[in-house]
Amino acid sequence: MERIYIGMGSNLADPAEQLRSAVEALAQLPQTALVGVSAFYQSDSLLPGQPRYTNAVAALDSTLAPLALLDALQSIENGQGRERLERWGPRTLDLDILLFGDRLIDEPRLTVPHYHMQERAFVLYPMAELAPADLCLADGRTLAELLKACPFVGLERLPPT
Ligand code: A4P
Ligand code: MG
Repeated sequence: MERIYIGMGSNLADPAEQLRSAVEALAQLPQTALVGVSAFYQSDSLLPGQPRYTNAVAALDSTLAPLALLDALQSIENGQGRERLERWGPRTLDLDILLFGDRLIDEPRLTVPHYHMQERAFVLYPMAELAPADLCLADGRTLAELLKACPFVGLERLPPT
């Protein structure tokens, strides 16, 4: 059993509803328990000219293998109408494996920890609602240290609905 953190993002077709559906789908995964879900946060897209994103983080306990989990996440994305027209394009649902236990994975289809998560406020702040502050990321820095280096700027925490 390993603790896994999933980053969720949407900027099309009612993003908050997309995230709620994604949470329901995560709760149905085989060999997996949904441990927690952060609040939802809105922020501008990293790429200009795209609608604002809604992001959240979910924590899972699972005995799935990493690539089996990735397959399952991609079928959830596809089930919610994700169309891969261009990399970094707007999307109904993006599910990223942020951390998978303490594993370092560097395979063609899967890099864990997820690249750039260390500096993305829309990943770190929701994750901090679920993860211990002394959680160590791959580069040896703790979540608390990463948060200190990543100002809460441009992020809007949505009230629970
Ligand atoms: N892949 C490799 N590692 C992983 C992993 N740890 N988790 C591969 C999931 N997938 C992983 O992903 C492309 C390929 O990455 C997959 O086929 C998988 O094998 P994708 O989801 O099809 O493409 P993408 O989402 O366009 O690319 P990527 O790199 O995930 O984009 P990002 O970095 O997620 O950027 N602004 C705000 N405010 N909030 C956002 O969520 N997101 C993006 C997209 C841009 N700006 C944003 C946000
Ligand atoms: Mg992605």
